Amino acid sequence: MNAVRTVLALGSNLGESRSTLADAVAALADHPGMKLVAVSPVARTAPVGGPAGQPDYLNLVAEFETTLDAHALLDHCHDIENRHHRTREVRWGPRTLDVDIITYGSSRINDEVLTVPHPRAAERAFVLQPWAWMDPDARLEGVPVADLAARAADLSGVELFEGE
Ligand code: PH2
Ligand code: MG
Ligand code: MG
Repeated sequence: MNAVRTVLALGSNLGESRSTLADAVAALADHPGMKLVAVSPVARTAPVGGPAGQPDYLNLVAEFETTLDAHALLDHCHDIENRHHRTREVRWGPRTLDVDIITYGSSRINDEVLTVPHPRAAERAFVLQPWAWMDPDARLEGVPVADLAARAADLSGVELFEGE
């Protein structure tokens, strides 16, 4: 089967977020159908939506080449989330790990379990800014990701995470 380029977005705002993200990228790549192409720098980001007072997130994006079909890739993402004890309680609430499929080649998918490209990616600086840092020429549905990032309402809440 032909390999497809896919961009995944990872976020965490509970527990040891920095090491959770690093472990998750490694675990995503540790699959015969997955090859890591690039990882973005880590961003510290103000929470968008969800309950008031939740902690800041760490976010990154990673690009893979995959031979998994999109639904098998989604299962793989959920498997990695579950290994980090992700529980699904409050929508947009705090979480140890969230792994979202942003793009899967140039596919458009819209079914009960999966919408690709991710329906909110084009307006979320916590996805777009790390993506533009990783790949300044990246485009989402033909539009430069860096331009989308510059216009996103949450851009002021996104900064490079230098570690602490
Ligand atoms: N994820 C959400 C909702 N809000 N805000 C930030 N800063 N980072 C996230 O990853 C995030 C969010 C739903 O998945
Ligand atoms: Mg998400
Ligand atoms: Mg998710």
